[in-house]
Amino acid sequence: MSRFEEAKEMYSQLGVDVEEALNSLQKFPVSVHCWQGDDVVGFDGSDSLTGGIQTTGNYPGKASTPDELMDDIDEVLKLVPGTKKLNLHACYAIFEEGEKADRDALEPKHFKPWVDFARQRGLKLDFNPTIFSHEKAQGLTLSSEDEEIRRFWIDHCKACIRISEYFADELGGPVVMNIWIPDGLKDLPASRLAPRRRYLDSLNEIISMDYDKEKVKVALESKVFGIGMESYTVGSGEMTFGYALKNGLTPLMDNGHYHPTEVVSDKISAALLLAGELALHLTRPVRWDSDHVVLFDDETKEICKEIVRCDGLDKVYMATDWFDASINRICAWTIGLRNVQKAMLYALLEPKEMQVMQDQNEFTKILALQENLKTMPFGDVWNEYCRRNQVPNDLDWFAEAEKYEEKVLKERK
Ligand code: RNT
Ligand code: ZN
Repeated sequence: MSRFEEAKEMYSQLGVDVEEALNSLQKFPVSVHCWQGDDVVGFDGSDSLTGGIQTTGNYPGKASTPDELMDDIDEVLKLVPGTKKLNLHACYAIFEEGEKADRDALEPKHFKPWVDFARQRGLKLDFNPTIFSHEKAQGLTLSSEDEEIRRFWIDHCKACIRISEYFADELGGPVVMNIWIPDGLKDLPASRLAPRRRYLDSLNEIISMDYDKEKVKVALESKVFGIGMESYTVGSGEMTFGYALKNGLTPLMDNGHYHPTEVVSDKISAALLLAGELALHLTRPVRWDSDHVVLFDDETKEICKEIVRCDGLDKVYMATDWFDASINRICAWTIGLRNVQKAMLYALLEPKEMQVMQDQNEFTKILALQENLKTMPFGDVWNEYCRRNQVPNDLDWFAEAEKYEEKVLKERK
């Protein structure tokens, strides 16, 4: 018997159907953030990242053209198993020679190369307005007191909804279009209400445009604070979740955007019950919203377990969100994405029986089982998943990434 067959046998003794788990995972899309490849810079002319987020490090080999970024994404796709989507930001618009459009004037045609890229690889797309790294994003944006600035970002979001519809038409939907604003204040506000009221007005105006809600899922991402905006965040948890709930949008939770002992794993069941669906950004907070590479750690597993336990695989839109420039960027992408896949597989291999035990007050048994699960031959099932997806296993992928570094990344200036 192969190691995999043995593992399958052991899991079945716990009532777990390994084949069913592998099939479920295979169908679950994870939306790969394009912005790990170039430190969240994009191609629309900005040269520094603003908005209270930060990429640190200057590991060589950063992608600085669309072709380079596409090559790097291809390499990542080769190293990560499972079904992937590609998550683009508006600042990754690709202009023709001599052409330029400001963010409020972006059009579907500026993303045609991405649609072609995605189509050739069988990927669907997700999208994000880029409401930072821009001269009009030096203070507040969608909550700005300056009507001209607020209008500019409303128009940007509307343009992004049209582009998202185009993605859905070309490649199939739904396209998750996530609005995140960096708006906040460094020091104690005199009015917390006024910016929130303007943010609300802006959102009302954006979603009042005519668009197909089946094709485009407008999501709202919350945050607790940003660098330089430590005292107040306009798009707080209550603000975005409440607005989404009231207006039929999709709440988005980024697990780097909460207080240190507050966990997203505990919020998933409530969000699914109340909103019906939920979008996630998987990241790793280290003391603050530091966007470190996702690990195969307890909270990542717990988030995935909750998705599975809530029967949420077709109700949760999972995306990734980290940016590390201090290590090989392809590896940063790959390690995090493989860990997301691993954590999902781990969650799918939990005995469903356990939920019944809770209602029978069998807490000793649950604790014992949960601990026993940790030393089950999970790695053999994971290796089989990699094999079936024709990607290298844990022992082999790094050598492949090193080759790419030698051959491609080191050649870049
Ligand atoms: C920032 C948010 C947001 C960004 C991306 C680039 O704190 O997490 O999702 O990381 O839009
Ligand atoms: Zn995020």
